[in-house]
Amino acid sequence: MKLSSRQKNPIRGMAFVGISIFAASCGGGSNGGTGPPASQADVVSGTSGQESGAVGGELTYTVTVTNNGPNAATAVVVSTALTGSATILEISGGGAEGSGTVQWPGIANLGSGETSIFTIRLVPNAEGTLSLRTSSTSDTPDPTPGNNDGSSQGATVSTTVSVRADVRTTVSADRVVKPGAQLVYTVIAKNLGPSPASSVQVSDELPAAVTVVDVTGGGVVSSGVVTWPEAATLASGDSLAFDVTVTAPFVGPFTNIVRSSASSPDPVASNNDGSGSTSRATSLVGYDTLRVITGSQNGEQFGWEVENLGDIDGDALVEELQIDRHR
Ligand SMILES: [Ca+2]
Ligand SMILES: [Ca+2]
Repeated sequence: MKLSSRQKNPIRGMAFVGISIFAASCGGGSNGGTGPPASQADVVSGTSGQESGAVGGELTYTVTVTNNGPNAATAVVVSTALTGSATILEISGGGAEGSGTVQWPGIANLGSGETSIFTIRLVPNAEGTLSLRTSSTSDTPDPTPGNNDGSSQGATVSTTVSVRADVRTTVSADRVVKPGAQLVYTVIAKNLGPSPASSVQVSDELPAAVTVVDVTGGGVVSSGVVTWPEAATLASGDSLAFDVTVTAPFVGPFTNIVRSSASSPDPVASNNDGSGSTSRATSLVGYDTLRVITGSQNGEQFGWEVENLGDIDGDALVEELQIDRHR
């Protein structure tokens, strides 16, 4: 059992109450047929949550305690035992975790028909099964101990935890390049999570027409493909970034395609198998031309934003033309 807590303000000073699941059944009121009828309260407790989850992916579990009566239940004590590897993010209602068990605040009086609900938010840390089992006791005799002693089907929720790491690999470059000029491809492989990605390898299928000038990150060029050294682990949210500098051809367009592979399961193949638009960068070869960037309509006027791709002034010149639509 490995369990850690990131609670900022753990409840302090709360006594850890040991649970005996036999207490309720032993207390189940035999009155000997004398005196007034004993109070009874059928407390029902259980856990619900997702049946599957991912390493690093947040899960929320709900603990429910209901008194089905007929009388009020006094001194209700509820606990939830966790099995598996997880980091607890939040425990509601003042519950506190210790030694793998969340002890919920005692309920002095749970009226007939009343329900108390608690939640646990956590992140699984490893593949396997994560189980949460809730049990409860009360000072009031319970005619049906089997539905709250932790033995019922509803007492336990089990989550199958697997690795899922969505790596997204993209390339970007200038849309237009002058003939024979240098062009930089920026390649980024980002793990969108939720799990860490393993053995991530990024490659770049260069356009046949370009000449490689420089590759960062130790990438090796072979047969027009740049392959970078494998990253053993890429944490959720982390990125690998590389640049490839090439000399553009004199005639375009030309397209660069990037891909990545990993040993961890990837639920979204299309954003890193080279098929998606963001995994491709197509550049045009241009010189001293105007290119429409955007067109828009504003009231009675149409507007076009155009870019001067030439080098007359050294830098690209952007102008916006407003033309009366009725002309
Ligand atoms: Ca019961
Ligand atoms: Ca992916």
